[in-house]
Amino acid sequence: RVQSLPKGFIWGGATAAYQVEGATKVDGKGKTMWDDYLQAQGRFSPDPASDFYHRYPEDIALSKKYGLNAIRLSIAWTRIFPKGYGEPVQAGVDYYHRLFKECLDNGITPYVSLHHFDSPKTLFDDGDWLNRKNIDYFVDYAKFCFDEFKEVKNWFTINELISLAFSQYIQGNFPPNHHFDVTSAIQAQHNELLAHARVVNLFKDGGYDGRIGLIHVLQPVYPYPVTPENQHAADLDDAFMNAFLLDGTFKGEYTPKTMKLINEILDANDAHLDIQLGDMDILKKASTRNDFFGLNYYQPSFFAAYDGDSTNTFNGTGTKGTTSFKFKGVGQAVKNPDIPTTDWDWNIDPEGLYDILKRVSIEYPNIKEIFITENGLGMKEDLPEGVTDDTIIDDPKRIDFVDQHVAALLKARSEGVNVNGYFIWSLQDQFSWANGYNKRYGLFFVDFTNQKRYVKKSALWYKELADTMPK
Ligand code: BGP
Repeated sequence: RVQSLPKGFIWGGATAAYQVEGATKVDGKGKTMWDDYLQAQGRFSPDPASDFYHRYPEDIALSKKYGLNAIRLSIAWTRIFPKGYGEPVQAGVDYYHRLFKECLDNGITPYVSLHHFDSPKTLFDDGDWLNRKNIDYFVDYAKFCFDEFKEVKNWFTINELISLAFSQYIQGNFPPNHHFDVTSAIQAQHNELLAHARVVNLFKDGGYDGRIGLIHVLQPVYPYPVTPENQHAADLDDAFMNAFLLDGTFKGEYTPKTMKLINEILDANDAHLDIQLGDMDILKKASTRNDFFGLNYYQPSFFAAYDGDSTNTFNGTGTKGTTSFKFKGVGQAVKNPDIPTTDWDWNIDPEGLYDILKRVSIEYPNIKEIFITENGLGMKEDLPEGVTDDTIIDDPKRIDFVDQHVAALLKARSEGVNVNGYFIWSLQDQFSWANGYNKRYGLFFVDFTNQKRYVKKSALWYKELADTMPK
């Protein structure tokens, strides 16, 4: 390893409330869109997850010990407002105060998202982001949090707007499990942007002390092989997955180039987008007010032209080669034989991170500062025979993955991209929405049978790199 971290670099680990906390039925917490769905599906339970609700001091102590200076957390909307609105639950409020205090007392800065895939069940049943009333409730909840949690100085509104829209309405692996419901997917994107923008405007108009932004997962789309037709398919997919949201966030308008591509997709699918009077003014106003941009990066996709109907299969088990994706009027995902993949068919390509960092910094000058808010490798991992408390789990593939991606980040930075932080997904092993417990990402191994934590070699490596940072 030749790299070292710059002074003041944010070097963190990421979590999300529903994926780590467990304790889904305690202290008055309301149901999210996942509880009944997961129970009916019967594959895996969100309890106890990593039991972070009770064990957060242990995980924060580990974070400190292994050189982290920041942590991504999310507030579970339903711990505070069980139905998404109404009277706040004091036990939920108290929990987050305790959690933030524990972070701050240990020199770990909390970066807090208001929404990470866990819409309240009551609002979900009423249309979730497709219902504009949901936006009002989200704004109220955000205001409550800004007024209450003054100790938090770094906020993200929504995590991965596209993953909700895409997984709920296109890919069908998040409730309500629609497939290729293009109208809902594009409308959800627009409405989520609106929710984000309203909260940013509220934060800035209210003069709150701190910084605010949002998180997009970006998936650069490359034609494969390179032909004009495949390039067009890649452009269409890029507009749907990346450009529409980036434009809406950082330009406050959907550019003619993006809209031409989006309209081509909508036409091919008899779909439509409803933009109401005043919406674009709200987006415009917020577009220069984001203090930072959280960029999640896992993989690029490779696209080819495709003529037929939409169809897809989702690899939710880690059985290599079981993913397929063909989107009418867009294109089909193809395998690039030069790019290695994980058991979940995710492409491993650090170049993609470099490319996307360069692109956003050039195309979106309103972006002031970037953090990589998620990046990491999901793998099946087991405890070795004869494990003891001091056993260190060997995960060379993860070290290699993170090393290469941090190198790509530092290269982009050396060329002027203002990227000042990296949060590994994930801090500790967690519950994965559509994959359960066998897809592990953590720096710390969690034995889900007894909640014991074990250090992985990647954590030692993380600490080594942290120590290169000038004091
Ligand atoms: C991101 C989410 C995370 C996390 C991660 C890994 O999309 O923000 O919540 O789950 O991806 O995804 P998965 O768990 O599907 O492997």
